[in-house]
Amino acid sequence: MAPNKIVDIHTHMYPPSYVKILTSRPTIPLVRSFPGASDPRLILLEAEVPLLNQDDAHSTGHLPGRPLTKHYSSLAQKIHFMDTHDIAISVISLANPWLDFLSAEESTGIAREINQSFSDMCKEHPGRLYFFATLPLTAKLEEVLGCIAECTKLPYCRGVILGTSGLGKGLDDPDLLPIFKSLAEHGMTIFLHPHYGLPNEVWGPRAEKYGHVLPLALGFPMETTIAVARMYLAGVFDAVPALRMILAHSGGTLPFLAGRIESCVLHDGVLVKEGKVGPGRRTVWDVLKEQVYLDAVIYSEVGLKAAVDASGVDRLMFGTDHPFFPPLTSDEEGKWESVTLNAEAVDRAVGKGSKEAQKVMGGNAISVLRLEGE
Ligand code: 5CU
Repeated sequence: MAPNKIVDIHTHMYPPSYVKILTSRPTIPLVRSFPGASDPRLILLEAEVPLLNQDDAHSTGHLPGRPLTKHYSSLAQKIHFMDTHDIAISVISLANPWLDFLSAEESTGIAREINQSFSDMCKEHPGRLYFFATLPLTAKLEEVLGCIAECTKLPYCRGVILGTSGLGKGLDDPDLLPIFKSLAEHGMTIFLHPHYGLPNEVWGPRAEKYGHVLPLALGFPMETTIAVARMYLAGVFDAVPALRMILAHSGGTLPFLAGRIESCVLHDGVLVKEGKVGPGRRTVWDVLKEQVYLDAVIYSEVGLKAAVDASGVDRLMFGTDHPFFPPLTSDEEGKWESVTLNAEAVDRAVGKGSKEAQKVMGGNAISVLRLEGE
């Protein structure tokens, strides 16, 4: 088995050049400074827009988004965070919403620049950092495929981070198949991450009083669940059997809902009539065990046990979601509760000090993502 190292596969950064882009934008995603606030604010989510537009709230210190601290862009801070939490290796990725908002003309150049900056950061700490690259999905198909080919030449690149919008129509879009095929052929794992959540109306008229809880705790996981369910129903996993995806937040709610998805498939008159439910069909459970990996960013052993049951203990990988979810009442330079919650959940779900815990905490990531040497 792989050595006993802690590996963080869910850990983000915004390189300074990306922050510069966000700072120049009038609409989300954006970075804005407010009088009296020590850090600028990073405003990403549709759910944060009502407060962004409410000038009178800002004067009372009720600010939208989250503080853009040095944790988001500083490599030294990432390494400090890793050292503080005994993390040997991190697979870093650009955080949401990646390059989704860029025009076709600008996205390829910016993708190249961002991927190079991740590659350079990894080179500064050989063996400690690897990365998931970012694709210019608003550009022409040839440019996206060209970017994948370029990324395969970056020695620390191990795959790509992908949102759920794909080319604008979701991940069941047939036009994405050449991209999925190319990633699969190059052995590039997709790290699937949510950003868009659910429409604001779902959170009701009092949503502002509940902070970020509903969009992050429920919107994000539902978004991932829906995206993968659509891929499954469209036959993407069968069309690209070598496709491998790590799903953020332990697969959203997929481990819990896979049985219900299966039952709905079996009882769907349209699918049955079209002959899509016959013998030989790969079930959602098969896909979860053969083509999907799950991160362990679910903060409780209940969710983690469901993830182990659904995909198997060899397919779970520890993550922190740094720099999101910093401690609010203790020193950010010290241990983060969001990290210890996830590590304790692993201990409780599979046994502290067990071989299984070693796999989830690092062994699986090392072998699946080939994190030894360049
Ligand atoms: O706090 C948040 O909004 C987020 C986010 O946007 N992305 C992420 O990965 N985690 C938390």
